[in-house]
Amino acid sequence: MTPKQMRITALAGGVGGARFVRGLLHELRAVRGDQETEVVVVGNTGDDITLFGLRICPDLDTILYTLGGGIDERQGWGRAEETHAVQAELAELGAQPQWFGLGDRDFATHIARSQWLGQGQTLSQVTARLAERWGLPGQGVRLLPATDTPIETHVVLDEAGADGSDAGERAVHFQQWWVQLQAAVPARRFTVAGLGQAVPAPGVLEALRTSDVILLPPSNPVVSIGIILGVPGVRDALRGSRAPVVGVSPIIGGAPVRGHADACLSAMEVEVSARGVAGLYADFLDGWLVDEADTGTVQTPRLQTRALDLRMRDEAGAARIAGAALDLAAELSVQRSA
Ligand code: FO1
Repeated sequence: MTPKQMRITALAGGVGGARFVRGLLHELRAVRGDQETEVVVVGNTGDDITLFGLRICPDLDTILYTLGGGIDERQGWGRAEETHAVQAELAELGAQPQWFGLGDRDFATHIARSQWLGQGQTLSQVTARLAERWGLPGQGVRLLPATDTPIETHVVLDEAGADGSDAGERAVHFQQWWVQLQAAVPARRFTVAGLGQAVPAPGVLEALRTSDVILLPPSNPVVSIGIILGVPGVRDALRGSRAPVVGVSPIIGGAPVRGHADACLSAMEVEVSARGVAGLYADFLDGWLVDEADTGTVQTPRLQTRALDLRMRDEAGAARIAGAALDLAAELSVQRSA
């Protein structure tokens, strides 16, 4: 009787999520010699944007490029060895916008995805084809969009009148806030167009129901993990899962490791801390990794916390953190079966 194949599901956003999953695979395959366990990654699609007539899925692409070895390591997004001839010509043509950096190799991904979507393929089918190109099946990894329903996160900002009076509010696409505005303009709130009608992509609920471990990487809890949790059915599946759910705090000592999670949490009036983020996941979280700087700050009944260095300086660091998450999940499983 071959031992039942283990399955791990991770809900991932962009850079932090992708680096964590790369570390998880290193820990499983290289450190623990486990070539069997399947890793399912449920990717955030709220960042998706249509530019120049092309559908761009930043978080899915960041996971594909990072796991496939094509990522620009310094930026954490986009392709390595990129050129920007197309973007330069678009600028000559006066095509807008120019604030979102798109390289030539990256454009090929968006052209292929847009062609296949235009032929009626679902985002899941398109993502599976892109995953083939990046060798994910050979690593025992399945990348699923959170939903095939087009959704987009928009950010509601204060609209100051010319004389500084409160002229109401306006909404911009998440990418415009994140990239062009550098999240420097305070967000009043986030809205996700299409989320109410969104359906989990094929395999997402099944993965959550059948996994032995569910992991929440240190992705942005509001605009990455939060969006995945907002897809109808996903949060209930996490609440009802028999698998331990273990998360990694994206906040160390009151500040995000990268990105603008602090601006996102403040918009939600959530404390920018490991404790604040744990509170957002309180209805389904079983285990929580916090940085040593935050030891003892999370005193939530039923929630088991462990403190360690949460800086993912390199793949080995990410593997160490992923290993700690797996170890905590194993402890929780033993407690459950006891
Ligand atoms: N982030 C930036 O800060 N500036 C950019 O010009 C930019 C372009 C870009 C293009 C493709 C892509 O997949 C990601 C890109 N990102 C850029 C990152 C992106 O905004 C974030 O990865 C996520 O949307 C938030 O996690």
